[in-house]
Amino acid sequence: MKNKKLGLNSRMIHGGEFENPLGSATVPIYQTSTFIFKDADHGARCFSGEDDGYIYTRIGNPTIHALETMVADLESGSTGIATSSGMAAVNTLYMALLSKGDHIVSSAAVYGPSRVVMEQHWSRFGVESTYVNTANIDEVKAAIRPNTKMIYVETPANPTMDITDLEACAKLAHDNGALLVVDNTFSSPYLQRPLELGADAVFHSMTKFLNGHADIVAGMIVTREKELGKKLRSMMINLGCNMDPHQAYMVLRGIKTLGIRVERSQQSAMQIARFLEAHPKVEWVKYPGLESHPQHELAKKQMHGFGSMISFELKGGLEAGKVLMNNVQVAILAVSLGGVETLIQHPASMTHSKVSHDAKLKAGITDGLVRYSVGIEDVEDLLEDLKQGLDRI
Ligand code: LCS
Repeated sequence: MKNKKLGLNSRMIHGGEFENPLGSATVPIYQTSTFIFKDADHGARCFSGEDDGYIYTRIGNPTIHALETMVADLESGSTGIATSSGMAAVNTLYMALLSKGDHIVSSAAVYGPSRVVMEQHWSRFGVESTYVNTANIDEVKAAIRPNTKMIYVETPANPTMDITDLEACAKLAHDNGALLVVDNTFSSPYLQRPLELGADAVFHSMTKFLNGHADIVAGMIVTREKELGKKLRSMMINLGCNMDPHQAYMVLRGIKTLGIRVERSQQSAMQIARFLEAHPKVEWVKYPGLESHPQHELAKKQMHGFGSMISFELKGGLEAGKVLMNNVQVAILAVSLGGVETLIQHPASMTHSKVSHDAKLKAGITDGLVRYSVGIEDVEDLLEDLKQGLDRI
């Protein structure tokens, strides 16, 4: 790729492949559903693959292609496949890579619907699943069966912030004829690049850090190998969970500031995590940058920064957490994460409410756990906001 030698920040500004006959400084929005063939033979050649001309936006579109090549490059992968949402990426992966009788070993702590759709829906088609604490590699090893085709890891995990050793999981997957799929939403390629650690496919809810402005929903899969990319693209096209060109433009625009947004928010997150850890009303805090995080050393090795997601529990449990959530004035009480605005939410009753109570507890998603996504506001305002909220308990 032409920008491969540039640093990550430069590639986020100048990356993304697109034909540019008019010299546009940014990637134009090709807001079209279909593309005109030069003649009937050209149309036939586009369909047969002899000509790589555009056909129809569900199959491919120049604005979307620019975003796919951009994120594939940032993730050190070969192929990017844009999807309508993060969940569309999850289901494209499940449908393309798992068949009746196959088995998946997954992190127990994952975004609620990623687990619910497997346990309640893919199970109807004969896909078997085991959910374990992937932060403990022995649990992953013990869960592998002869029919295991995929190890699925979210690290840091939503919302427990557990960190899984990706190199160890990749080795385990490959030794057992399975693929390693990683949900990299919490880190973004700025902080973690699982394909460099041996993963086969990585995906994002780009609704979060990559877009970064809480104004669209989008997803992206990136593969290490082209062949796997072809298989996943074909499934995405057949499922019809493609991205829209306008969505692609919005994410391209968001990515330009990914580096400075992540740097700023993780700097604030470190201060906030330390403030919470020292506060007498706080029972525990999980933030990968704290020495008290059980996988702090692994986070230092595997990630290029600790990110801006924090989970914590107050001494008064859920009731105390509710008082805090109802009284913050700068942070917004809302789900989602990874945007410029600070968000606070309660996973047990919100993002993970459809996961069974028992499964939640086993995964470490306690009733009192509060999740906090640090934005780019002045950190003094965020600290003051938390302080006054905690004072009300
Ligand atoms: N993976 C992770 C780690 C997520 O956090 C989410 C959404 C998804 C996948 C699904 O992506 P979507 O389809 O929403 O683009 N996480 C959310 C959350 O924690 N709060 O609201 C949505």
